[in-house]
Amino acid sequence: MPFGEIVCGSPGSGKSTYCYGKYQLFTALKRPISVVNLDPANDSIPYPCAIDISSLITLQDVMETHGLGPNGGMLYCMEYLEENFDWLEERLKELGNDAYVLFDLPGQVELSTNHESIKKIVDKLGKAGFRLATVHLCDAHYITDASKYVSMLLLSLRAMLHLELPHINVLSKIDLLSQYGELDFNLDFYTEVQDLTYLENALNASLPPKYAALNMAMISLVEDFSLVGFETLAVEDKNSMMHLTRAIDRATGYIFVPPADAPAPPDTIDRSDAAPSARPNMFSLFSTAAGPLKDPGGDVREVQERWIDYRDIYDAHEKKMWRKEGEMVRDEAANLKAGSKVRERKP
Ligand SMILES: Nc1nc2c(ncn2[C@@H]2O[C@H](COP(=O)(O)OP(=O)(O)OP(=O)(O)O)[C@@H](O)[C@H]2O)c(=O)[nH]1
Ligand SMILES: [Mg+2]
Repeated sequence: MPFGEIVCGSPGSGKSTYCYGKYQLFTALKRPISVVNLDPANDSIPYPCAIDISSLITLQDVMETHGLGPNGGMLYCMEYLEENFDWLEERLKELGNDAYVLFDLPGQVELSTNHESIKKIVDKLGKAGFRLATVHLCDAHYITDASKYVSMLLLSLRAMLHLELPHINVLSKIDLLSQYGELDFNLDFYTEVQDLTYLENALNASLPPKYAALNMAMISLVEDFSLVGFETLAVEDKNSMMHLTRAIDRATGYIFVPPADAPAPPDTIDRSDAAPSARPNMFSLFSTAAGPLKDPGGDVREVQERWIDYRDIYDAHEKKMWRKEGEMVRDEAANLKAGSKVRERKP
């Protein structure tokens, strides 16, 4: 049964970068992965693309042929893809039954909140046997402003209700958050979305009274649904990517059994001496739904410490560790070379 992710979010929230990061991580873990570009305006795709909508239709062609602007043209492209779903289905079938597919969507938010085409495509993918989750990326810098945070909550809720899939909201680019000054609350306040009435003071301070009241009404709407919460993501950080991967695996029910020669997932106990037949089970336990007991990058307080409170100290420590690792690899290579020269000299 093929699995996959519908990667959506506002323009520039990091969708394509996330797809590329996940491609690199999964390739290293020997997990299957294919990335499908569904953005007809994406002319510099960072990842190796298994299927590219540009071979069906491009935004440029639509704009020229139909005299549409970029936004109307984008909606046309999505409707065209919906009409020609068999084009996509045929190519997806070629990826096989065990495929894990990321669908990189365009950034127009109405595609995942109001417009029907993506919703219908998602439904058709479900009927074709895909087990999907939506991964909705939201730029973390919106949490630095109370009213922007409220609109982000509404957008996330809207996407959840519209696409009707298991849904993971993600605060992306969390590594940049420390640049935007102090947060009004700890990070867990924004990710757990528990008691939003605390935002009242911040909203009153920054908005005219009637808009503050409107924002409070929207907050109570979000709270009534009690659906929205966020994971965090720094795409270049392995722990952050692994934690998000586990959350998505839990949402889709994906269980990965790695090949016997796959490297152990980070932070698992090294059991390379175990019998080969024992390894896949052991690995799959640690790389999927259950995950390791201690999930590095999983606790939002650790994310706050790593990326907001002590980012410089952590960065300096990581740099030191990388340098050490580089020196070890270099020394090992030099020792190997020296050893082979000695062997060559022996009669
Ligand atoms: N620091 C940091 N930068 C990121 C991260 N993710 C993405 N970026 C940067 O954000 C910018 C936009 O990323 P894209 O991946 O193109 O965003 P997108 O959502 O695909 O954009 P559209 O397709 O135009 O909607 C790029 O400059 C990325 O390098 C992250 O986790 N950390
Ligand atoms: Mg993109």
